[in-house]
Amino acid sequence: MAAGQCVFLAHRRGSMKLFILLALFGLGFAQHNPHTKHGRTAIVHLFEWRWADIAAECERFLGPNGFGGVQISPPNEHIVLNSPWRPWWQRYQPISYDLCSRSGSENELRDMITRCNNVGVNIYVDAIINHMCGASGGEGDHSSCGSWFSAGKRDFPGVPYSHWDFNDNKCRTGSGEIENYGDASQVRDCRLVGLLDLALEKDYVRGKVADYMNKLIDMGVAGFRVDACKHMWPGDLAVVYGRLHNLNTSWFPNGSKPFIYQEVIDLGGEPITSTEYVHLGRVTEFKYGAKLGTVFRKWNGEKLFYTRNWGEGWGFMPDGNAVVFVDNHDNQRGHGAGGASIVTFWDSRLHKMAVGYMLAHPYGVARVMSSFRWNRHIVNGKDQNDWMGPPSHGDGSTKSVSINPDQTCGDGWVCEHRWRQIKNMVIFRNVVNGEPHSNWWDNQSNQVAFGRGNRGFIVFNNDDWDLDVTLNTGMPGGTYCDVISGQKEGNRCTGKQIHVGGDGRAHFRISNRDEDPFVAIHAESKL
Ligand code: QV4
Ligand code: CA
Repeated sequence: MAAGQCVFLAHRRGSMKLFILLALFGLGFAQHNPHTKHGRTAIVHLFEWRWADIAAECERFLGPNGFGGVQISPPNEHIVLNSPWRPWWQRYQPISYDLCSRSGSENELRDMITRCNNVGVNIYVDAIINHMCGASGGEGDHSSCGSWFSAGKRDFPGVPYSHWDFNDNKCRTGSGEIENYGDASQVRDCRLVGLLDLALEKDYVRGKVADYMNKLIDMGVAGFRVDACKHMWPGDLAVVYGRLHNLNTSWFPNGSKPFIYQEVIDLGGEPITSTEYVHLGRVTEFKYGAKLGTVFRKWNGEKLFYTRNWGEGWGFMPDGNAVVFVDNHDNQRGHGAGGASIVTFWDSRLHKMAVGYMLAHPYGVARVMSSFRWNRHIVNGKDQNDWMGPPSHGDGSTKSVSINPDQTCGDGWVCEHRWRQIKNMVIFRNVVNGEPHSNWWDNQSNQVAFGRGNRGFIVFNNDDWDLDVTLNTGMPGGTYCDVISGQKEGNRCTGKQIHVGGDGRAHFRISNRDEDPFVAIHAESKL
């Protein structure tokens, strides 16, 4: 029976059944597939990068090195703040859905999407659809396209939204803000840190949000990271997602649905859980990075060999629903969730090991963080400068990303995704894609190894003594280049070599004092 008919049928039998069917409609639009191309798998979050720089990076680095896609910062018009001066989080305060922002103009956005798609790198947009700017955003044209607005009057002519389009009357708390995360209604209907909360149950608002997302889909994006989903009712999201176009057939197969991954911070203990959203699209699994951080930091008695059943065995959501990451733009600076255990680029040796582990393991769609450096100033455990924006010129405009002769980035851009160990593990994940987790070994402490079928093998030494052991790799005999200490260049290894015998066994020696105390080999690093 065609969808339209079943909706008509339901209509005759009463609206409750209609609602149920509409919810099922949402099921029909479940969008868990990232649509990555040519066997690519990993996403990189190029946080705060300009569109022109992302386009160049797709062509010179991400395409050639097998990255599956880029998560870009919110492209919508946002507030422009002077106090603090141009914080990174002004982009999480929409003023309209016009496509001019700190990262560039609509034309630059369009050009970037085209150029990245043309080299097989997808674009995923950070979509801010729960709210507009903060209640204390004032009024005027301090916005990235110069649109006038009034936060006090809930007036955003650039969309347009008026006070009818906000949840002020639905929220039941005194302050109008979320006061208790134990109350699911206020988490959805009240203001998250004072951000004007949109009435997403209104058809008009749903229409404006869907129009915004559909314009981006028609420009060629492959999907969305949907911000603050915990703060929106799943039923409202189902309707919005149900209105989204299929992907642009210039780059995607006919009938492709936009990839949806929803930011829901669920570390347990709240009434709202990830499970309420997983039927609509994937969900960010924040337990992943928080736990992996405690394991590699060896906190709370955690040991690496406990990760033998890593993934659903640790209580994470089903594999097919998860987007995973070691850190993200919030928790690398103490925002959002994860706490002190989160391993960021500031802890670079541990960061490489944790990201290496994530990229080697089959669980979830993996996202690599690519950051900018800021003048961290921690007082009583809180970074006073957690607001600082990207490397900028005096006028507040974002600096272009400079590439050094050694392929690292300059001007305060960290470019973790360009670090050899991480870039090579992105390739490792592609090479082993689809292969099962296999050949686990551990020393009952912090030395572990595991393979991916007969296509890859990785060994970690996170103990305070040397690892010296012969292991079954499951791989064909031959000489392989370690892709952590170096890589295969032409017909030689620039780092360690691993000799795998005809029986698949190989000897590994990893000093705990090594710059990077882990070794990885795969089918394409074989001499
Ligand atoms: C302040 C007061 C409010 C007051 C308000 C008045 O705290 O009590 O009512 O002023 O306007 C910034 C400031 C914040 C300020 C707010 C509104 O930090 O102090 O409120 O603006 O003016 C990012 C930053 C926030 C920032 C926000 C908007 O992290 O600090 O707030 O952008 O600029 C929860 C959510 C989760 C969320 C996470 C941070 O469940 O969804 O908190 N994560 C996402 C994004 C995150 C972003 C938002 C949501 C909001 O990843 O980057 O917040 O879009 O866990
Ligand atoms: Ca809301």
